[in-house]
Amino acid sequence: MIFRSPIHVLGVGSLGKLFAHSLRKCYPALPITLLFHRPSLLEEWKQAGQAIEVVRDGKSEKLDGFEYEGINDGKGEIRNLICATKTYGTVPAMEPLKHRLGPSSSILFLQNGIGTIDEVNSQIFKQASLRPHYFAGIVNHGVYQTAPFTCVHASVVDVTIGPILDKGINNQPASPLIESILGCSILAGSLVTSEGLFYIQMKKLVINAIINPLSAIFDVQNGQVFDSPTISALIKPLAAEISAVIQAIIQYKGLTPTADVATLFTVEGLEAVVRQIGVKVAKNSSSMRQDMRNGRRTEIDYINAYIVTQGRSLGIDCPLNSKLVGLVRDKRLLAESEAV
Ligand code: KPL
Repeated sequence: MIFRSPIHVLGVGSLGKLFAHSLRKCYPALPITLLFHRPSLLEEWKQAGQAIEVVRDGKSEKLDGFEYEGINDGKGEIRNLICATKTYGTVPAMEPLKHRLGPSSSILFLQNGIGTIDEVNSQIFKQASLRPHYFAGIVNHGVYQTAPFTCVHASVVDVTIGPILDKGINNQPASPLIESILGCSILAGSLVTSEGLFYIQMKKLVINAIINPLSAIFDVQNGQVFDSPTISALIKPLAAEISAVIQAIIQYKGLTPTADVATLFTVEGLEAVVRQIGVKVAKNSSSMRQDMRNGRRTEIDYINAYIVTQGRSLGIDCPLNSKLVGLVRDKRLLAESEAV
């Protein structure tokens, strides 16, 4: 039997639950600890019978045997951490765990948007030599939550994982965390280089930067972003700003994309990708629209605001992206004041 190193899961939203459940199913003896960052989670966990339920193809499967602790309560080193919190919740959730994480730890970030790792570095692990090894995963599985510890694995797809280029080191040492995830057939993981990961992250960023704010501001399903002449007229000018920023980042990082990758990041390439994905997710409500409708904070700061900030530091103006950031923030403020 292969010895597998214990895994902690921070953030038990739909992705955290899917990963914990899949790993438990693939490795029944693997110690998996759920880290609760809200006191109410403990109560919900008890009500759920201390088990995670996943519904797939209409069949429900409840798995138990997880360990759990509040983020302020645990002790001991954390070797392997899956971080599936919302982008803006990452630093506050990780702060109480920082003394348990170090250079022999690996963290896999599973998040929409980009920029969290810069915040973790500047606010938590300031000294580069003491940082854990960072990986990020782009999850293509479709999963949504129906109760605090129940989720539906609606589309079984895959996850792409790659090391984050940090400390100037490109080749991370093999990580037991990543090996366990790659060996778990349900998650269907594949490993790419940090450069490959960066391109995939940028592609996802473009999709989220166009579909999410437009669907949230106009309060429409994803498909309407492409079907409505008024909304779809904004796709090309947005793609133009984002293409300029991504190309500048590629140049700044000294990357050498293949011809196919370079074509993907042209205005026409980005427009085509967004439209292609738009057809697949036409019937969905974007995560930003759902956040807005449920009065939750959106991830705009890690999507369009990230593009605006990166653009600014590279001398590229992004007025349309800036406008969308302002509109999403204003709409949320309005919803908050109406709720008072
Ligand atoms: O990732 C998404 C999101 O909503 O965050 C898309 C692809 C837009 C699907 O809804």
